[in-house]
Amino acid sequence: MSKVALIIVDLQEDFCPPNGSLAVSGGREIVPITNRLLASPIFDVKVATKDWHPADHISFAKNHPAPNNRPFESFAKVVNPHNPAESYDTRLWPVHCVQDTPGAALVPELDIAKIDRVIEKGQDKRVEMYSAFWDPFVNPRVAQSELRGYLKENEVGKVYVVGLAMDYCVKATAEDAAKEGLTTFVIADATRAVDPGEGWRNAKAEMESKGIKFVGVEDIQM
Ligand code: VGL
Ligand code: ZN
Repeated sequence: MSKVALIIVDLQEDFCPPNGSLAVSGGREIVPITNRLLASPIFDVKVATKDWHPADHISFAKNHPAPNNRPFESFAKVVNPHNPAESYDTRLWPVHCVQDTPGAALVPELDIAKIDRVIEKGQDKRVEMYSAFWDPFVNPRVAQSELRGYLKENEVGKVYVVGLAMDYCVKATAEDAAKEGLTTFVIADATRAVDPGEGWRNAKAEMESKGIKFVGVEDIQM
């Protein structure tokens, strides 16, 4: 299990200015660095993930009744459809990354030809799925992607995570990678947060407490 993977999280139009419905400030700025990483021989496997929601997804504020339907501000309770004892509150968002819409496309400046595999996530309308591995329920899980199987097949033991958004899908994906026993790095300058400043600092501290290491792109021998 010694191979190294680059995981590019949700570098999609809807998460990027100027037109994304859930644009992360500076999101498009990480594309040149990401393309440099994609060109590097140090990664044996290069994966991109896509947030890939049905139009009736639970994370869209507009799918909830007023007054708890304000994007960015409202939260909804998500109950495990297989186990009503398990639930969590989830932040609601503008409609974003609806399957087969232009907003769900990977940004066209990305060197897509160098990506070995694209993994879609967030298709189950009943649950939020920030992580590219699984939904947050554990008893039992409701949804999972093909990421874990793909990394195992390719004998990956170490992952570098980049992309959007640092405080949501990058964080959840890196945390699940670490939980799966993978040595996990986040390349700080190749990610941006929904809530920069405090959101970034809190997310970084939480990830570091789970054994995830932050590096700069200059730390990587390309
Ligand atoms: C994300 C909010 C909602 C992300 C996805 O990719 O970080 N954030 N869906
Ligand atoms: Zn989403």
